Amino acid sequence: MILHEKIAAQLPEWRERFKTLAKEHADVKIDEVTVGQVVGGMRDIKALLTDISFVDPAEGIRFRGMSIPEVLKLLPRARGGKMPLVGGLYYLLMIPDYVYKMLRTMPKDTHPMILLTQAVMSLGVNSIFARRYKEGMKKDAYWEPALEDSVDLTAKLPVIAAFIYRYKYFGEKKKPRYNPKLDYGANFARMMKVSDKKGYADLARLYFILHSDHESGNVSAHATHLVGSSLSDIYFAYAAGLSGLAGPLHGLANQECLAWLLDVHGKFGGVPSREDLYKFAWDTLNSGKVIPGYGHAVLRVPDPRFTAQMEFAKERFPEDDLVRLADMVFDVVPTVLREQGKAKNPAPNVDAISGTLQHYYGVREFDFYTVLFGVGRALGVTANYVWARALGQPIERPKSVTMKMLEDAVAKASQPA
Ligand code: CMX
Repeated sequence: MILHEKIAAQLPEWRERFKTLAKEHADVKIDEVTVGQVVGGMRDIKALLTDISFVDPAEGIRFRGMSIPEVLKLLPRARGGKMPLVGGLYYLLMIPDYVYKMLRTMPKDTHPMILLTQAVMSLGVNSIFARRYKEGMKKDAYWEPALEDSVDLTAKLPVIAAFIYRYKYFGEKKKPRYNPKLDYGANFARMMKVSDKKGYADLARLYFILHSDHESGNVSAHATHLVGSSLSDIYFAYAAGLSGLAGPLHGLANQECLAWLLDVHGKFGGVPSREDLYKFAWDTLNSGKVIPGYGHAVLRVPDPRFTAQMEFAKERFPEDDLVRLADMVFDVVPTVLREQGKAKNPAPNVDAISGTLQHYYGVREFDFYTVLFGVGRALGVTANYVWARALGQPIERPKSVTMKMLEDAVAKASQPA
């Protein structure tokens, strides 16, 4: 397998660098931790290692050093498509029947994220990593079955997601059929039964690439990494990541953002005037709510993932009402947030537009959007999982402090020198 050989070829050098850092430079400080960071969700503490992606506050995500425009330009393309292939999937294993049976026995109103997480957990029965670990495997070899499991899982996800979509919202019990001649995005569009006349396959490619990774500190990536660090297999680890993604402050935000746009659209019977939108945005803030799709914990500029999706929409369906509205929101809301003066970043994030694109193609079952995010996120978290095993990263175990310890530290710091 090409992927396997490529990693094997690079591994000695990466392991050497990791070992040198761990053994020879362990005392070098890269960050100071403040009381604010300890009580404030560990924000900005540099304590995770990943070479797969890095979020520059002033520029946005870079995948292996490449910005979003570079990734979209340089990756190979599907024939007839403008967006790059999601790639990395060299074979597809059969999904065992019991997975579909299990999903079909769930109550009809089960949230699609519960269905997805359950399907992933049930696939873990066949984990090669877990079997090989039980048989006795050297630490150096962990990454190989980790990679096999990861490719297997990633290949199955669009099939499972499409099944959940067609089953939950349209009552179709048949298993979707994957066409090995088509790429990941085209297969997904086909299995979802969304017409590709206007380029849904290309949107799927763009969407999965943009949602794949955002360095390691976000909830889904970190949860996957943390659970994987205990040498749980990728099915357990990614299911933990999905559980984090299901939260409203993380993967659910895209549906809230679309709901806000539809609210505006409904209230004004179409795209409002700039003045009406300005007032509506202030009304949202004055009622104590946030404006979804704006702000970010790390970024301090418009998210390049937002920009890439906005360009996609403007190129293909600039006249769509919601696209025009999202564009006007981009013009008005940063001003409103700046005037309010609270948000550190008044610019749009990835969620400000992603739901609008799905809505255009007719995928309007909002609670399914996090499943789409989950399929894309698998590409990043599984890659991180494989590299963490390949580098022999240890079990994660941060130290906690008591409130009294923090108060003592504050008292000591405020004493005159
Ligand atoms: N609307 C209104 N107020 C906002 C805001 C927004 N879009 N973004 C930030 N603020 C407020 C915060 O609520 C906070 O207020 P308090 O001081 O009253 O608590 C203040 O500005 C400072 O927040 P911050 O440091 O700028 O932002 P955080 O790092 O704490 O939070 C985020 C980041 C994304 C949760 C926040 O900007 C937000 O709630 N945005 C709207 C929801 C959203 O779009 N979420 C999707 C995130 C996408 C992703 O994670 O990739």
